[in-house]
Amino acid sequence: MTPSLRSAVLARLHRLYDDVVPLLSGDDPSATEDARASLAEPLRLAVVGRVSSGKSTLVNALVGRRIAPTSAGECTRVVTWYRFGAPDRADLELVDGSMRPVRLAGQGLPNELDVPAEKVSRLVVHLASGPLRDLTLIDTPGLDTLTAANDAATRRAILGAGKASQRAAGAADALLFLIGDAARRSDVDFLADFRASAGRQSATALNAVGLLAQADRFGSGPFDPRDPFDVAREVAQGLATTHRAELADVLPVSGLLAETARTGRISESLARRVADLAGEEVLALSLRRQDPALQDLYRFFGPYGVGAGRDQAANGAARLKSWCQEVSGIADLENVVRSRLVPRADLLKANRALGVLATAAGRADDAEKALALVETATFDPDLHPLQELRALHALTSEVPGSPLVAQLSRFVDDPDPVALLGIEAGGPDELALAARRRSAEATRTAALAVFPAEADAGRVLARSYQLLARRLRSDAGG
Ligand SMILES: Nc1nc2c(ncn2[C@@H]2O[C@H](COP(=O)(O)OP(=O)(O)OP(=O)(O)O)[C@@H](O)[C@H]2O)c(=O)[nH]1
Ligand SMILES: [Mg+2]
Repeated sequence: MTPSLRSAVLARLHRLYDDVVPLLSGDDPSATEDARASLAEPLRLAVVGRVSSGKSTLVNALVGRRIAPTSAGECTRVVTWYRFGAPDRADLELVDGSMRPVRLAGQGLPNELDVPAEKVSRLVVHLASGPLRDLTLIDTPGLDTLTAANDAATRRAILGAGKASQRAAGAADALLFLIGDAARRSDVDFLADFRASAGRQSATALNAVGLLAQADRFGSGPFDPRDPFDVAREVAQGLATTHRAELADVLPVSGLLAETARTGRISESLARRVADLAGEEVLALSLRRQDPALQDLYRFFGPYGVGAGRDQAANGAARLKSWCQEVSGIADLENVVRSRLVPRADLLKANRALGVLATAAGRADDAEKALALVETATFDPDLHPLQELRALHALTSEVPGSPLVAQLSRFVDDPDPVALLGIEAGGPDELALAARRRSAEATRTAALAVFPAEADAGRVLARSYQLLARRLRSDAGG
Protein backbone atom coordinates (compact mmCIF):
# COMPACT_ATOMS: atom_id res chain seq x y z
CA MET A 1 0.00 0.00 0.00
CA THR A 2 1.43 3.39 -0.96
CA PRO A 3 1.69 6.17 1.65
CA SER A 4 -1.01 8.12 -0.20
CA LEU A 5 -3.44 5.17 -0.05
CA ARG A 6 -2.65 4.78 3.62
CA SER A 7 -3.38 8.43 4.35
CA ALA A 8 -6.61 8.14 2.33
CA VAL A 9 -7.69 5.28 4.61
CA LEU A 10 -6.97 7.33 7.72
CA ALA A 11 -8.60 10.48 6.31
CA ARG A 12 -11.77 8.55 5.39
CA LEU A 13 -11.97 7.06 8.87
CA HIS A 14 -11.65 10.49 10.47
CA ARG A 15 -14.50 11.74 8.26
CA LEU A 16 -16.60 8.77 9.28
CA TYR A 17 -15.90 9.45 12.96
CA ASP A 18 -16.89 13.12 12.39
CA ASP A 19 -20.20 11.96 10.91
CA VAL A 20 -21.06 9.18 13.35
CA VAL A 21 -19.80 10.44 16.74
CA PRO A 22 -22.48 13.21 17.01
CA LEU A 23 -25.11 10.45 16.72
CA LEU A 24 -23.66 8.65 19.76
CA SER A 25 -24.65 11.17 22.44
CA GLY A 26 -25.50 9.32 25.60
CA ASP A 27 -22.95 6.58 24.88
CA ASP A 28 -19.71 6.38 26.88
CA PRO A 29 -17.27 8.05 24.46
CA SER A 30 -14.06 6.58 25.91
CA ALA A 31 -13.75 3.58 23.54
CA THR A 32 -14.43 5.56 20.37
CA GLU A 33 -12.20 8.44 21.46
CA ASP A 34 -9.41 6.01 22.24
CA ALA A 35 -9.78 4.11 18.96
CA ARG A 36 -9.65 7.35 17.03
CA ALA A 37 -6.62 8.62 18.96
CA SER A 38 -4.84 5.30 18.36
CA LEU A 39 -4.80 6.01 14.61
CA ALA A 40 -1.93 8.43 15.26
CA GLU A 41 -0.04 6.08 17.58
CA PRO A 42 2.33 3.14 17.07
CA LEU A 43 0.84 -0.35 16.77
CA ARG A 44 -0.39 -1.69 20.10
CA LEU A 45 0.80 -5.23 20.62
CA ALA A 46 -0.54 -7.05 23.67
CA VAL A 47 1.17 -10.02 25.28
CA VAL A 48 -1.45 -12.43 26.57
CA GLY A 49 -1.41 -15.92 28.08
CA ARG A 50 -1.90 -17.95 31.20
CA VAL A 51 -0.38 -17.04 34.53
CA SER A 52 3.41 -17.63 34.70
CA SER A 53 3.59 -18.45 31.01
CA GLY A 54 6.50 -16.00 30.64
CA LYS A 55 4.75 -12.84 29.35
CA SER A 56 6.69 -10.29 31.38
CA THR A 57 9.99 -12.09 30.72
CA LEU A 58 9.28 -11.83 27.01
CA VAL A 59 8.36 -8.15 27.32
CA ASN A 60 11.74 -7.51 28.97
CA ALA A 61 13.49 -9.35 26.13
CA LEU A 62 11.63 -7.31 23.49
CA VAL A 63 12.26 -4.00 25.26
CA GLY A 64 15.89 -4.95 25.97
CA ARG A 65 15.67 -4.06 29.62
CA ARG A 66 14.63 -5.74 32.86
CA ILE A 67 11.73 -3.38 33.43
CA ALA A 68 8.80 -5.73 34.19
CA PRO A 69 8.93 -7.74 37.43
CA THR A 70 8.85 -11.50 36.83
CA SER A 71 8.49 -14.37 39.25
CA ALA A 72 7.58 -18.01 39.58
CA GLY A 73 4.35 -17.02 41.40
CA GLU A 74 1.46 -14.99 40.03
CA CYS A 75 3.18 -11.68 39.40
CA THR A 76 1.73 -9.06 37.04
CA ARG A 77 -1.44 -7.65 38.56
CA VAL A 78 -2.19 -4.62 36.42
CA VAL A 79 -2.29 -4.12 32.68
CA THR A 80 0.97 -2.32 31.85
CA TRP A 81 1.67 -0.30 28.72
CA TYR A 82 5.25 0.22 27.57
CA ARG A 83 5.46 3.22 25.27
CA PHE A 84 8.27 5.20 23.74
CA GLY A 85 9.13 8.41 25.57
CA ALA A 86 11.83 10.28 27.45
CA PRO A 87 12.63 10.67 30.26
CA ASP A 88 11.88 7.20 31.60
CA ARG A 89 8.83 7.38 33.83
CA ALA A 90 5.81 5.36 34.99
CA ASP A 91 2.31 6.51 35.94
CA LEU A 92 -0.63 4.67 37.37
CA GLU A 93 -4.00 5.56 35.86
CA LEU A 94 -6.58 4.92 38.54
CA VAL A 95 -10.15 3.82 37.97
CA ASP A 96 -11.38 7.17 39.34
CA GLY A 97 -9.51 8.94 36.53
CA SER A 98 -6.65 10.31 38.65
CA MET A 99 -2.98 9.65 37.95
CA ARG A 100 -0.22 8.69 40.31
CA PRO A 101 3.51 8.53 39.48
CA VAL A 102 5.39 5.32 40.24
CA ARG A 103 9.07 5.47 41.12
CA LEU A 104 11.22 3.26 38.92
CA ALA A 105 13.33 1.24 41.33
CA GLY A 106 16.80 1.09 39.75
CA GLN A 107 16.13 0.00 36.19
CA GLY A 108 12.77 -1.62 36.72
CA LEU A 109 9.27 -1.31 38.10
CA PRO A 110 8.81 -2.10 41.80
CA ASN A 111 7.53 -5.60 42.61
CA GLU A 112 4.63 -4.20 44.58
CA LEU A 113 2.50 -1.14 43.84
CA ASP A 114 1.20 0.83 46.79
CA VAL A 115 -2.33 0.96 45.35
CA PRO A 116 -4.62 -2.12 45.30
CA ALA A 117 -4.86 -3.58 41.78
CA GLU A 118 -8.65 -3.19 41.68
CA LYS A 119 -8.25 0.59 41.90
CA VAL A 120 -5.92 0.70 38.90
CA SER A 121 -7.06 0.90 35.33
CA ARG A 122 -3.55 0.61 33.92
CA LEU A 123 0.11 1.41 34.43
CA VAL A 124 1.77 3.42 31.66
CA VAL A 125 5.55 3.24 31.38
CA HIS A 126 7.50 5.52 29.06
CA LEU A 127 10.97 4.37 28.06
CA ALA A 128 13.50 5.72 25.58
CA SER A 129 13.98 2.24 24.18
CA GLY A 130 14.50 1.85 20.42
CA PRO A 131 12.14 -1.13 19.89
CA LEU A 132 9.25 0.93 21.33
CA ARG A 133 9.51 3.62 18.66
CA ASP A 134 7.05 1.89 16.38
CA LEU A 135 5.45 -0.51 18.82
CA THR A 136 3.61 -0.10 22.11
CA LEU A 137 3.79 -3.29 24.16
CA ILE A 138 0.97 -4.17 26.56
CA ASP A 139 1.83 -6.69 29.29
CA THR A 140 -1.19 -8.28 30.90
CA PRO A 141 -2.07 -10.24 34.04
CA GLY A 142 -2.43 -13.99 33.46
CA LEU A 143 -5.58 -15.53 32.09
CA ASP A 144 -7.22 -18.39 33.96
CA THR A 145 -5.67 -17.44 37.25
CA LEU A 146 -6.90 -18.22 40.71
CA THR A 147 -7.26 -14.47 41.09
CA ALA A 148 -10.36 -13.80 39.02
CA ALA A 149 -9.72 -10.04 39.11
CA ASN A 150 -6.46 -10.47 37.16
CA ASP A 151 -8.11 -12.53 34.46
CA ALA A 152 -10.93 -9.99 34.28
CA ALA A 153 -8.49 -7.06 33.95
CA THR A 154 -6.86 -8.69 30.93
CA ARG A 155 -10.18 -9.46 29.28
CA ARG A 156 -11.35 -5.88 29.83
CA ALA A 157 -8.18 -4.39 28.39
CA ILE A 158 -7.89 -6.61 25.36
CA LEU A 159 -11.49 -7.47 24.57
CA GLY A 160 -13.24 -4.39 25.94
CA ALA A 161 -15.81 -4.00 28.68
CA GLY A 162 -19.30 -5.38 28.89
CA LYS A 163 -21.00 -8.48 27.57
CA ALA A 164 -19.48 -10.06 24.48
CA SER A 165 -22.42 -9.03 22.33
CA GLN A 166 -22.26 -5.32 23.13
CA ARG A 167 -18.60 -4.94 23.89
CA ALA A 168 -16.67 -1.99 22.61
CA ALA A 169 -13.45 -3.52 21.33
CA GLY A 170 -10.47 -3.41 23.62
CA ALA A 171 -7.30 -1.51 23.10
CA ALA A 172 -4.97 -3.90 21.26
CA ASP A 173 -4.36 -3.94 17.51
CA ALA A 174 -2.50 -7.24 17.60
CA LEU A 175 -1.66 -10.02 20.03
CA LEU A 176 1.23 -12.22 20.99
CA PHE A 177 -0.53 -15.20 22.51
CA LEU A 178 1.55 -17.51 24.69
CA ILE A 179 0.44 -21.11 24.75
CA GLY A 180 1.77 -24.13 26.61
CA ASP A 181 2.22 -27.52 25.01
CA ALA A 182 -1.41 -27.58 23.91
CA ALA A 183 -3.97 -24.83 23.58
CA ARG A 184 -6.72 -25.31 26.13
CA ARG A 185 -10.37 -24.72 25.42
CA SER A 186 -10.19 -21.40 27.31
CA ASP A 187 -7.27 -20.21 25.13
CA VAL A 188 -9.24 -20.87 21.99
CA ASP A 189 -12.29 -19.13 23.44
CA PHE A 190 -10.20 -16.08 24.25
CA LEU A 191 -8.83 -15.91 20.71
CA ALA A 192 -12.31 -16.25 19.25
CA ASP A 193 -13.43 -13.38 21.49
CA PHE A 194 -10.47 -11.31 20.30
CA ARG A 195 -11.50 -11.88 16.72
CA ALA A 196 -15.06 -10.90 17.53
CA SER A 197 -13.99 -7.89 19.59
CA ALA A 198 -13.10 -5.86 16.52
CA GLY A 199 -16.65 -6.32 15.30
CA ARG A 200 -17.83 -7.89 12.12
CA GLN A 201 -15.04 -6.22 10.13
CA SER A 202 -12.53 -8.60 11.51
CA ALA A 203 -12.60 -12.18 10.31
CA THR A 204 -8.91 -12.26 11.04
CA ALA A 205 -6.18 -14.48 12.31
CA LEU A 206 -3.11 -12.64 11.12
CA ASN A 207 -2.99 -10.15 13.95
CA ALA A 208 -2.68 -12.85 16.59
CA VAL A 209 0.71 -14.57 16.62
CA GLY A 210 1.00 -17.71 18.74
CA LEU A 211 4.11 -18.36 20.79
CA LEU A 212 5.11 -21.66 22.24
CA ALA A 213 6.74 -20.06 25.24
CA GLN A 214 9.49 -21.54 27.40
CA ALA A 215 10.63 -23.68 24.49
CA ASP A 216 13.83 -24.49 26.42
CA ARG A 217 11.69 -26.60 28.77
CA PHE A 218 10.29 -28.92 26.12
CA GLY A 219 11.25 -32.59 25.87
CA SER A 220 11.45 -34.82 28.89
CA GLY A 221 14.45 -33.44 30.72
CA PRO A 222 18.22 -33.84 30.88
CA PHE A 223 18.24 -37.49 29.69
CA ASP A 224 16.13 -36.84 26.62
CA PRO A 225 18.53 -37.04 23.64
CA ARG A 226 16.37 -34.64 21.65
CA ASP A 227 16.97 -30.92 21.77
CA PRO A 228 14.03 -29.20 23.54
CA PHE A 229 13.80 -26.63 20.74
CA ASP A 230 13.40 -29.41 18.15
CA VAL A 231 10.56 -30.88 20.20
CA ALA A 232 9.01 -27.41 20.60
CA ARG A 233 9.26 -26.74 16.86
CA GLU A 234 7.32 -29.92 16.11
CA VAL A 235 4.63 -29.09 18.66
CA ALA A 236 4.45 -25.52 17.32
CA GLN A 237 3.90 -26.73 13.78
CA GLY A 238 1.05 -28.97 14.92
CA LEU A 239 -0.57 -26.12 16.85
CA ALA A 240 -0.17 -23.73 13.91
CA THR A 241 -2.08 -26.16 11.70
CA THR A 242 -4.81 -26.84 14.24
CA HIS A 243 -5.28 -23.16 15.04
CA ARG A 244 -4.88 -21.69 11.59
CA ALA A 245 -8.13 -19.79 11.98
CA GLU A 246 -7.09 -18.13 15.23
CA LEU A 247 -3.33 -17.73 14.97
CA ALA A 248 -1.14 -16.39 12.19
CA ASP A 249 1.69 -18.66 13.16
CA VAL A 250 3.05 -20.47 16.19
CA LEU A 251 6.72 -19.85 16.99
CA PRO A 252 8.78 -21.58 19.67
CA VAL A 253 10.60 -19.05 21.87
CA SER A 254 12.50 -18.98 25.10
CA GLY A 255 11.78 -15.61 26.64
CA LEU A 256 14.19 -16.41 29.46
CA LEU A 257 17.25 -16.99 27.26
CA ALA A 258 16.36 -13.92 25.19
CA GLU A 259 15.91 -11.79 28.30
CA THR A 260 19.20 -13.00 29.76
CA ALA A 261 21.05 -12.28 26.51
CA ARG A 262 19.58 -8.85 26.02
CA THR A 263 19.40 -7.26 29.41
CA GLY A 264 23.08 -7.17 30.26
CA ARG A 265 23.08 -10.14 32.62
CA ILE A 266 25.97 -12.03 31.06
CA SER A 267 29.27 -10.74 32.42
CA GLU A 268 32.62 -12.44 31.86
CA SER A 269 32.59 -13.73 35.43
CA LEU A 270 29.11 -15.21 34.97
CA ALA A 271 30.22 -16.89 31.73
CA ARG A 272 33.26 -18.34 33.54
CA ARG A 273 31.02 -19.84 36.22
CA VAL A 274 28.92 -21.51 33.54
CA ALA A 275 32.05 -22.74 31.74
CA ASP A 276 33.41 -24.17 35.03
CA LEU A 277 30.55 -26.69 35.01
CA ALA A 278 31.90 -28.22 31.80
CA GLY A 279 33.24 -31.40 33.42
CA GLU A 280 29.97 -32.34 35.17
CA GLU A 281 28.08 -35.45 34.06
CA VAL A 282 24.43 -34.93 33.14
CA LEU A 283 23.23 -36.68 36.30
CA ALA A 284 25.57 -34.72 38.60
CA LEU A 285 24.57 -31.48 36.93
CA SER A 286 20.88 -32.15 37.31
CA LEU A 287 21.42 -32.84 41.02
CA ARG A 288 23.17 -29.48 41.35
CA ARG A 289 19.98 -27.63 40.44
CA GLN A 290 19.25 -27.35 44.16
CA ASP A 291 22.76 -26.04 44.96
CA PRO A 292 22.29 -22.54 46.46
CA ALA A 293 25.59 -21.43 44.88
CA LEU A 294 24.12 -22.04 41.41
CA GLN A 295 20.68 -20.55 41.95
CA ASP A 296 21.36 -17.41 39.92
CA LEU A 297 22.68 -19.46 36.99
CA TYR A 298 19.53 -21.59 36.91
CA ARG A 299 17.37 -18.50 37.27
CA PHE A 300 19.08 -16.79 34.34
CA PHE A 301 19.55 -19.71 31.97
CA GLY A 302 17.18 -22.49 33.09
CA PRO A 303 18.44 -26.11 33.21
CA TYR A 304 18.79 -26.37 29.43
CA GLY A 305 20.71 -23.11 29.15
CA VAL A 306 23.12 -24.13 31.93
CA GLY A 307 23.73 -27.58 30.42
CA ALA A 308 23.99 -26.66 26.75
CA GLY A 309 25.53 -23.24 27.39
CA ARG A 310 28.67 -24.63 29.08
CA ASP A 311 30.61 -25.21 25.86
CA GLN A 312 29.62 -21.80 24.54
CA ALA A 313 30.62 -20.12 27.79
CA ALA A 314 34.14 -21.53 27.41
CA ASN A 315 34.56 -19.00 24.59
CA GLY A 316 33.57 -16.02 26.73
CA ALA A 317 30.58 -13.86 27.58
CA ALA A 318 30.01 -12.53 24.06
CA ARG A 319 29.78 -16.05 22.63
CA LEU A 320 27.43 -17.22 25.40
CA LYS A 321 25.27 -14.17 24.85
CA SER A 322 24.95 -14.61 21.11
CA TRP A 323 24.24 -18.33 21.54
CA CYS A 324 21.43 -17.58 24.03
CA GLN A 325 19.98 -15.08 21.61
CA GLU A 326 20.22 -17.41 18.61
CA VAL A 327 18.61 -20.44 20.25
CA SER A 328 15.92 -18.35 21.99
CA GLY A 329 14.03 -17.82 18.74
CA ILE A 330 13.51 -14.14 19.58
CA ALA A 331 14.85 -13.05 16.18
CA ASP A 332 12.19 -15.10 14.37
CA LEU A 333 9.51 -13.56 16.54
CA GLU A 334 10.80 -10.05 15.90
CA ASN A 335 10.98 -10.81 12.22
CA VAL A 336 7.30 -11.74 12.17
CA VAL A 337 6.42 -8.59 14.13
CA ARG A 338 8.59 -6.34 11.93
CA SER A 339 7.62 -7.89 8.60
CA ARG A 340 3.94 -8.67 9.13
CA LEU A 341 2.51 -6.54 11.90
CA VAL A 342 4.41 -3.23 11.94
CA PRO A 343 4.13 -2.57 8.17
CA ARG A 344 0.39 -3.24 8.41
CA ALA A 345 -0.01 -1.10 11.53
CA ASP A 346 -2.18 1.55 9.86
CA LEU A 347 -4.52 -1.04 8.41
CA LEU A 348 -4.75 -2.98 11.66
CA LYS A 349 -5.47 0.20 13.60
CA ALA A 350 -7.98 1.41 11.03
CA ASN A 351 -9.68 -1.97 11.03
CA ARG A 352 -10.04 -1.87 14.79
CA ALA A 353 -11.23 1.76 14.78
CA LEU A 354 -13.89 0.87 12.21
CA GLY A 355 -15.00 -2.11 14.29
CA VAL A 356 -15.22 0.00 17.46
CA LEU A 357 -17.28 2.62 15.67
CA ALA A 358 -19.58 0.03 14.10
CA THR A 359 -20.25 -1.50 17.52
CA ALA A 360 -21.03 1.94 19.00
CA ALA A 361 -23.21 2.84 15.99
CA GLY A 362 -25.42 -0.15 16.75
CA ARG A 363 -26.23 1.44 20.14
CA ALA A 364 -27.02 4.94 18.78
CA ASP A 365 -30.54 6.34 19.21
CA ASP A 366 -30.79 6.52 15.45
CA ALA A 367 -28.89 3.27 14.92
CA GLU A 368 -30.21 2.87 11.40
CA LYS A 369 -28.66 6.14 10.29
CA ALA A 370 -25.38 5.56 12.14
CA LEU A 371 -25.00 2.03 10.75
CA ALA A 372 -25.82 3.22 7.23
CA LEU A 373 -22.96 5.73 7.46
CA VAL A 374 -20.59 2.97 8.57
CA GLU A 375 -21.83 0.66 5.83
CA THR A 376 -21.32 3.28 3.12
CA ALA A 377 -17.81 3.99 4.33
CA THR A 378 -16.96 0.29 4.49
CA PHE A 379 -17.50 -0.03 0.75
CA ASP A 380 -15.93 3.33 -0.11
CA PRO A 381 -12.91 2.96 -2.44
CA ASP A 382 -10.78 4.78 0.15
CA LEU A 383 -11.41 1.98 2.65
CA HIS A 384 -10.93 -0.80 0.12
CA PRO A 385 -7.49 -1.63 1.62
CA LEU A 386 -9.38 -2.81 4.72
CA GLN A 387 -11.39 -5.19 2.56
CA GLU A 388 -8.11 -6.47 1.13
CA LEU A 389 -6.72 -7.03 4.60
CA ARG A 390 -9.88 -8.79 5.76
CA ALA A 391 -10.00 -10.99 2.65
CA LEU A 392 -6.32 -11.82 3.00
CA HIS A 393 -6.77 -12.86 6.60
CA ALA A 394 -9.73 -15.10 5.80
CA LEU A 395 -7.98 -16.61 2.80
CA THR A 396 -4.72 -17.30 4.65
CA SER A 397 -6.52 -19.11 7.41
CA GLU A 398 -8.95 -21.04 5.20
CA VAL A 399 -7.18 -21.63 1.87
CA PRO A 400 -3.49 -20.88 2.54
CA GLY A 401 -2.39 -22.51 -0.73
CA SER A 402 -4.54 -20.28 -2.91
CA PRO A 403 -2.65 -18.40 -5.67
CA LEU A 404 -4.66 -15.33 -4.64
CA VAL A 405 -2.73 -15.11 -1.35
CA ALA A 406 0.35 -13.73 -3.11
CA GLN A 407 -1.64 -11.23 -5.15
CA LEU A 408 -3.62 -9.95 -2.20
CA SER A 409 -0.47 -9.75 -0.05
CA ARG A 410 1.10 -7.52 -2.67
CA PHE A 411 -1.83 -5.13 -2.53
CA VAL A 412 -1.65 -5.10 1.25
CA ASP A 413 2.13 -4.85 1.62
CA ASP A 414 3.75 -3.74 -1.63
CA PRO A 415 3.91 -0.03 -2.32
CA ASP A 416 4.64 -0.36 -6.06
CA PRO A 417 1.59 -0.83 -8.31
CA VAL A 418 3.70 -1.59 -11.39
CA ALA A 419 5.32 -4.52 -9.61
CA LEU A 420 1.80 -5.71 -8.79
CA LEU A 421 1.00 -6.17 -12.46
CA GLY A 422 4.03 -8.31 -13.06
CA ILE A 423 5.07 -6.44 -16.22
CA GLU A 424 8.41 -4.74 -16.56
CA ALA A 425 7.37 -1.27 -17.70
CA GLY A 426 4.88 0.49 -19.88
CA GLY A 427 2.90 3.68 -20.34
CA PRO A 428 -0.06 4.40 -18.06
CA ASP A 429 -2.55 3.16 -20.67
CA GLU A 430 -0.77 -0.16 -21.06
CA LEU A 431 -0.57 -0.57 -17.29
CA ALA A 432 -4.22 0.31 -16.85
CA LEU A 433 -5.12 -2.25 -19.52
CA ALA A 434 -3.04 -4.90 -17.72
CA ALA A 435 -4.80 -4.03 -14.47
CA ARG A 436 -8.22 -4.40 -16.07
CA ARG A 437 -7.19 -7.79 -17.47
CA ARG A 438 -6.08 -8.89 -14.03
CA SER A 439 -9.40 -7.73 -12.66
CA ALA A 440 -11.27 -9.91 -15.16
CA GLU A 441 -9.06 -12.88 -14.24
CA ALA A 442 -9.79 -12.38 -10.55
CA THR A 443 -13.52 -12.23 -11.28
CA ARG A 444 -13.24 -15.55 -13.12
CA THR A 445 -11.30 -17.10 -10.23
CA ALA A 446 -14.02 -15.91 -7.86
CA ALA A 447 -16.73 -17.49 -10.03
CA LEU A 448 -14.94 -20.84 -10.14
CA ALA A 449 -13.79 -20.88 -6.52
CA VAL A 450 -14.81 -23.81 -4.37
CA PHE A 451 -14.18 -22.17 -1.02
CA PRO A 452 -16.17 -19.09 0.06
CA ALA A 453 -13.01 -17.36 1.32
CA GLU A 454 -11.42 -17.74 -2.11
CA ALA A 455 -14.53 -16.48 -3.91
CA ASP A 456 -14.58 -13.48 -1.60
CA ALA A 457 -10.86 -12.87 -2.11
CA GLY A 458 -11.33 -13.03 -5.90
CA ARG A 459 -14.08 -10.41 -5.78
CA VAL A 460 -12.07 -8.12 -3.53
CA LEU A 461 -9.04 -8.53 -5.76
CA ALA A 462 -11.05 -7.77 -8.91
CA ARG A 463 -12.00 -4.45 -7.36
CA SER A 464 -8.41 -3.83 -6.24
CA TYR A 465 -7.23 -4.12 -9.85
CA GLN A 466 -10.05 -1.91 -11.06
CA LEU A 467 -9.21 0.78 -8.56
CA LEU A 468 -5.57 0.45 -9.58
CA ALA A 469 -6.50 0.91 -13.26
CA ARG A 470 -8.49 3.99 -12.29
CA ARG A 471 -5.55 5.45 -10.35
CA LEU A 472 -3.12 4.76 -13.19
CA ARG A 473 -5.40 6.54 -15.64
CA SER A 474 -5.97 9.51 -13.37
CA ASP A 475 -2.21 9.76 -12.66
CA ALA A 476 -1.76 9.99 -16.44
CA GLY A 477 -4.43 12.70 -16.54
CA GLY A 478 -6.84 10.37 -18.42
N1 LIG B 1 12.99 -21.96 31.57
C1 LIG B 1 12.28 -20.86 31.29
N2 LIG B 1 11.68 -20.17 32.28
C2 LIG B 1 10.97 -19.06 31.96
C3 LIG B 1 10.85 -18.61 30.61
N3 LIG B 1 10.10 -17.48 30.61
C4 LIG B 1 9.77 -17.25 31.89
N4 LIG B 1 10.29 -18.18 32.70
C5 LIG B 1 10.16 -18.22 34.17
O1 LIG B 1 8.78 -18.44 34.47
C6 LIG B 1 8.38 -17.65 35.59
C7 LIG B 1 7.22 -16.74 35.19
O2 LIG B 1 7.67 -15.78 34.28
P1 LIG B 1 6.91 -14.38 34.10
O3 LIG B 1 7.56 -13.68 32.96
O4 LIG B 1 6.80 -13.67 35.39
O5 LIG B 1 5.50 -14.92 33.65
P2 LIG B 1 4.14 -14.08 33.43
O6 LIG B 1 3.41 -14.75 32.34
O7 LIG B 1 4.45 -12.64 33.25
O8 LIG B 1 3.39 -14.34 34.81
P3 LIG B 1 2.14 -13.51 35.44
O9 LIG B 1 2.47 -12.06 35.30
O10 LIG B 1 2.09 -13.93 36.86
O11 LIG B 1 0.93 -13.93 34.70
C8 LIG B 1 9.62 -16.88 36.02
O12 LIG B 1 10.23 -17.58 37.07
C9 LIG B 1 10.50 -16.88 34.79
O13 LIG B 1 11.88 -16.81 35.09
C10 LIG B 1 11.50 -19.38 29.59
O14 LIG B 1 11.46 -19.06 28.40
N5 LIG B 1 12.19 -20.48 30.01
MG1 LIG C 1 3.78 -11.02 34.22
